[in-house]
Amino acid sequence: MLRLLLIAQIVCALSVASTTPAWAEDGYDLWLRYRPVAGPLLQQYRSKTTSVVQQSANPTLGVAATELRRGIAGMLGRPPAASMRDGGILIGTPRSSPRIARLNLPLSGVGREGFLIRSARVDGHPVTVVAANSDIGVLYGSFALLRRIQTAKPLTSVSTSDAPRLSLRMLNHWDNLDRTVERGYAGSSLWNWDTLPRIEQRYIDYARANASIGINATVLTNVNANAQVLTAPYLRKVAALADAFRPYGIRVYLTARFSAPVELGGLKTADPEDPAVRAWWKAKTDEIYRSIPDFGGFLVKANSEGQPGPQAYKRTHADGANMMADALAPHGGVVLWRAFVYSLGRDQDRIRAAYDEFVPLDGKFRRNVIVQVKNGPLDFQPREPVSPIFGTMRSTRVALEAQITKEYLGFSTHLAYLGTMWSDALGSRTARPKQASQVADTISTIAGVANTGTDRNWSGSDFDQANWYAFGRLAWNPHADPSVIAQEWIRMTWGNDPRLVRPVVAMMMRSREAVVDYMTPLGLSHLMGTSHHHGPAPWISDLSTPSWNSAYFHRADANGIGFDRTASGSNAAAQYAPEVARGFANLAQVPDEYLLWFHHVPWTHRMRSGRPLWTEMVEHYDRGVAEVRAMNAQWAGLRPYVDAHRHAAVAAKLSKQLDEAVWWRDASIAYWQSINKLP
Ligand code: BDP
Repeated sequence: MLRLLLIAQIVCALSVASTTPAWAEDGYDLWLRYRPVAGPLLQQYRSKTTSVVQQSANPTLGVAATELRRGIAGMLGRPPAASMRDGGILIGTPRSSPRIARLNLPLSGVGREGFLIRSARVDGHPVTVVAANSDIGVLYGSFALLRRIQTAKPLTSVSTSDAPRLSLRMLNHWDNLDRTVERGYAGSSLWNWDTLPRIEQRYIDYARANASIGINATVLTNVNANAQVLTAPYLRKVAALADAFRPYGIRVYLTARFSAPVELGGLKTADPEDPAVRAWWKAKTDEIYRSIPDFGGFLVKANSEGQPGPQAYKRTHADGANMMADALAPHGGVVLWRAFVYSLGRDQDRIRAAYDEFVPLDGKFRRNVIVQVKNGPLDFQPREPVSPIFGTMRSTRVALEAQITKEYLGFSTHLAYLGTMWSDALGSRTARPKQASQVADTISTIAGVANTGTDRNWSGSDFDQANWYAFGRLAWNPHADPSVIAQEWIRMTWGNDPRLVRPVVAMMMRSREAVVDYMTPLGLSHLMGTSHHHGPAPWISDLSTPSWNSAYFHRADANGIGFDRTASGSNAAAQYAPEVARGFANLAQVPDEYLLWFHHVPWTHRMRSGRPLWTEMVEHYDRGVAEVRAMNAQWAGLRPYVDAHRHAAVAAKLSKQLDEAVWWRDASIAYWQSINKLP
């Protein structure tokens, strides 16, 4: 009797599993939770996933099949068989699977990394086929199929295909060899250099998460580089990571310190035109490829914020990049050369610097050089117009660099969904005429500064996982709708209950604007605390590098505020294509959100709303705070639909965010008032 009662209790507990998990949710599983599915689709899913069949021993197909089995077992409570049953899943390429070859699927349109998912009949069985031209395409398709189940979409009459729009979709880890992470807010570096080459489960789970969103490249080390990573003992460890990531389609890259020939090679110079220096890089590159045959290449920060570079030898960025490119070219590797530079004249507008220095070099870079440009011309601010370099360097391959880790947006404390921000940048108009008029159409590569670390939930906060996810999904399709991405992520990460999904999408979609409102409204920028970049400090004006001062950017005085970047000022607006430039430089046309970015205006300036600027500024600060207060209330109301652990963790962060939003508002308004003396 007692046993019966116990069984009844267990059954009861399982049947409510979709809302009250029987296990602790600690965020480790990210969006690959694979928790039991309930509801009307359960029977259909079960009948269509009785088996997972792959006809090849290839490692990538192996991990695809394993992932499908794991997902199906978790979600549907029953592991699928490995041989064809009624209603199974068949995965592979025409080359690896004679059954798929016989289907003659229209695979030509999906390219090297795309896939096709189709309901079909194979040997008399109704099956769902995941097919691609390459093994990695099959893995991407397998994750897409799992996503269908995770987001409660039917598995009947499926006919869908997808392919990535950008060929290189990379994470940049700003991880140091001592395991600190520059601008990391999620614990220590994932890479345990002491225990590598031993492979930890976490590395595999990292690769699974990335493959599930299509990321195919990872730079392991900080752009402020340490040459030691290029030494043999470290390269052995790097090779082990490359081996672990390979089945998931992820190639490993390293940052290359420009002065490495001096530091490691004992040379007197790192001059890119010096034959001994060129020979050193060639030999070093050959050495890397001997242990990592698919090594991706180097990411380089040169002549920027104290990093060594070719200008020390009176050479250009192109000279430096091309030297490394020549060493990598025989192996098919690339150089990602960053355009984050601002060491020109003292009086120069900092945001002009990258364009002024790089655009004249257009056409001078080798084909295997990609110039990597931050999304905005300044530095990962809560809001910036897009960099004018996009669409301008038409003879150069250009990458967009985004920052997933929230250096300037409240670290991992503040809830800010960045899908909206990147989507705005990717959809911005550029100098290119006609069809290719959006940033997304001018880039070949997208790089995101990672927000991962050893914290159990990977990203420091549960909601920051959404930014990793959204980055990958936008890298796959830069034209994707960020609200659709948010919805997918919520369903996979939190659950499919519409009472949860709808309000959380709305909250996420407004969240970044709230940060802009309480930190840097109406085109203000770079007002954060010196060096750590957390909290308000618009009063900073005593740092020796002019453009590290807040006052340099806001230029507030008794009469007005804002940076004049029109022809009467720095004329940075003229770096954009004429029709875009006109919209920014003309006070009557400039969007409110960029007003103080491009114009210095009186505090009494009449806004579109008819109100004076000062009144409207205060309103923005208030609105930002009100939004965070609303997020707190909304989240509190979602308690019935979220597991207790994660609900409490998010609630604690939101409450701290409210304190900090109030701090930002009050400190900012008090400071502006000390200058403008307005009520
Ligand atoms: C700045 C960061 C600094 C980075 C630099 C970069 O504060 O830590 O090294 O960007 O991108 O925003 O190189």
